[in-house]
Amino acid sequence: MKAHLFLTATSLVLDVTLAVPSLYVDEAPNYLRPYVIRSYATAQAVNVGSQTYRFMVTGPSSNYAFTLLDTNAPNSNALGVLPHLHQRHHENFFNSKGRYQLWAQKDNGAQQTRILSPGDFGTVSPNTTHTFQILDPDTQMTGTIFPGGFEDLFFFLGTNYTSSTHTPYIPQFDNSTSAAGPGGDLISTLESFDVYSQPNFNPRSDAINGFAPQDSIWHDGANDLAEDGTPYFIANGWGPKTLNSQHGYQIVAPLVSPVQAGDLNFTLSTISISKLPANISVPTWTFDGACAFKVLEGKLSVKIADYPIAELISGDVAFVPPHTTVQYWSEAYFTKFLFPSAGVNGLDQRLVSGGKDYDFVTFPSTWV
Ligand code: KMP
Ligand code: CU
Repeated sequence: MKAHLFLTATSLVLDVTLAVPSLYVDEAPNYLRPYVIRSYATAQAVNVGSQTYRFMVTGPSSNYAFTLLDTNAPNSNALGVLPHLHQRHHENFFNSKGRYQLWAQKDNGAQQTRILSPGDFGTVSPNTTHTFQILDPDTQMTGTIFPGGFEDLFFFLGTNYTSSTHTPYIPQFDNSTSAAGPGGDLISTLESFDVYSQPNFNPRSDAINGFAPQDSIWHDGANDLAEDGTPYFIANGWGPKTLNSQHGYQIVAPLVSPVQAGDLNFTLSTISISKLPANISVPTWTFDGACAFKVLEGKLSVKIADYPIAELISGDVAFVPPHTTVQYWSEAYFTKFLFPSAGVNGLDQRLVSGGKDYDFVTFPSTWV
């Protein structure tokens, strides 16, 4: 940040450069601090086959609270990665655009699969075998992985992505052969990265209308958050919701609650918010755990600590360290963001506590 001081009386011009870093960064910092990273920033991005992985929050940037990444890739007729599980990491798959299919199976439970459309979600807790396939040309998987640090795997496997155009992924004529990640020999050497190959897993190919088994509820009824540790999926708008009316309208849709996170102690939600009403002042929050705001729709204004107000648009991320003041509001009439949070008393939990069960994805048509 530069401050210019003009002393016209003496014709003296001082140019003082203060040692305050900008809130905006081109890559996730290697230490804990507040920051904003724009969508499609290209530093700390790698290609694995035809997939581009970008890391907006990393182990070092969050003090190992979580990793937040986007995977941009074209459709492929191969799996995006061979079946595997993680012993220590809980992986959460949100669809930001396009379509991809996710398969997941815990122990001897049923093997589940879903085709995810934008706004759909699937969660894979530790020791759950999983794999995915990218189905549409313009697809973006948004991953939140607890705890942080899993990105080291991708730095090991990938080649550094560079592009002066910041294109979401590098177009290639033949995506089908290069889509997959490591082959069977390589993936079985990745246990130091918490990747355990599961070569006996056969992804089921009997999905009809985007899901299997056929007794599942998918885009035709309410989805619950499983409480028995099995993988589950929440179609966009079909999960539980809470309306909080304390500071304008906010609809919290929990994707992972404290029960599902267990010992990993985190929550994940989407929050949809109205434009700030004229008579309401924006509360100042502080949380014990790190959290991030990733804009899905609309525009979010965020004020962190003493930094200037940041205006976030689609795909942008604001990272907030623990014990750091933050205010947020929307000047757009409808804004939605994804909210990963370390600990079990973050923003989403507090809004749920101060709200009431609600059956709709839109807020009421009059102020209460
Ligand atoms: C090899 C792997 C993994 C992988 C890609 C590989 C892996 C893994 C993921 C992943 C992708 C998107 C997410 C979260 C995780 O991709 O283990 O949002 O979990 O080439 O071993
Ligand atoms: Cu995985």
